Amino acid sequence: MLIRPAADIRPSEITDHAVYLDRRRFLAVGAALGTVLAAGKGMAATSDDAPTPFEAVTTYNNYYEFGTAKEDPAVTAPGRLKVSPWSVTVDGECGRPGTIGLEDLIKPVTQEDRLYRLRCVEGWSMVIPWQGVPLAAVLKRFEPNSKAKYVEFTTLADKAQMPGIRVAVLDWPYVEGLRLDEAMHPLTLLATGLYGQALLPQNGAPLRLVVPWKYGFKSIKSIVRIRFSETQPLNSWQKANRREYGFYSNVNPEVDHPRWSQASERRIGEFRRRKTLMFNGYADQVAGLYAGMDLRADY
Ligand SMILES: Nc1nc2c(c(=O)[nH]1)N[C@H]1C(S)=C(S)[C@@H](COP(=O)(O)O)O[C@H]1N2
Ligand SMILES: [Mo]
Repeated sequence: MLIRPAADIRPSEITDHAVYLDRRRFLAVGAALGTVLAAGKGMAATSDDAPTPFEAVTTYNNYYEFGTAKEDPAVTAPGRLKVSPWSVTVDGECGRPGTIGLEDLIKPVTQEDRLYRLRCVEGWSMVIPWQGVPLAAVLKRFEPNSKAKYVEFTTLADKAQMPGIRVAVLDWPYVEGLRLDEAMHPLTLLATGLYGQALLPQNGAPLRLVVPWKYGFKSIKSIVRIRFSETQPLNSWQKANRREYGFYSNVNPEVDHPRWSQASERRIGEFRRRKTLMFNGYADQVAGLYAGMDLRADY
């Protein structure tokens, strides 16, 4: 991945983009949401997890299908990515495979608010107020069978909509995977919105994964397929560089990336570096998933 220090992000850069929205309004919404969410149950938020401003969340993005520079997706994706109608194919090791419209996939499950830290493997982080549904509730309806040990997710790959896929940075489509128990974990979210409005294309509209204890690249965007499998999926970044990227990709300050340290991070909007927390600060909830595993070998 291209490394660009988070300090690079300047207000001028943020506000220059086409998706510029009234700054004060969103800062106000952000502050209000942050208070409500942090006070909510089970949010695992700490007092200094102030939500990253809306315009930073929606203009500083990694979505390589729309270009590799942080500012590309906010410029390129809106107006190009057709988010409606949208359907998702669920197949593989399950009793009820099929292709289902987004509405029908999401509607039966109660929407939830989750304020999560997002830690990119490049060494920057954000705090994002998501809306979505627990992935577990969605997956259960397709009745995964006893062979279903993993879940594989695939992003749309359409040259007509995604200029970035003409460049072979990755082997498209973008693919990610989770172990079934990780997919079923209550923190794992299928997000449809952030800051109380529908996801913008650059954030992975209309449906993206959010796995807050793993590096950001596991949180795959614009999902069109979910497949239950018996064998461990080969995710795109692992396929691109097995030495640098593993399957698990849990946030771990003790295991450095071959090209840079993972011990600290810069929160977008701040200048100091913060210490990176084990499992991105969600160890109490998720460490049990990896009991007995060597997290240096399974990075
Ligand atoms: N399909 C797809 N999903 C993706 C990516 C991508 O390039 N393509 N980038 C990942 C990376 S590296 C990160 S850090 C997060 C960024 O999410 P955000 O732009 O909404 O903050 O999306 C992840 N999901
Ligand atoms: Mo990332």
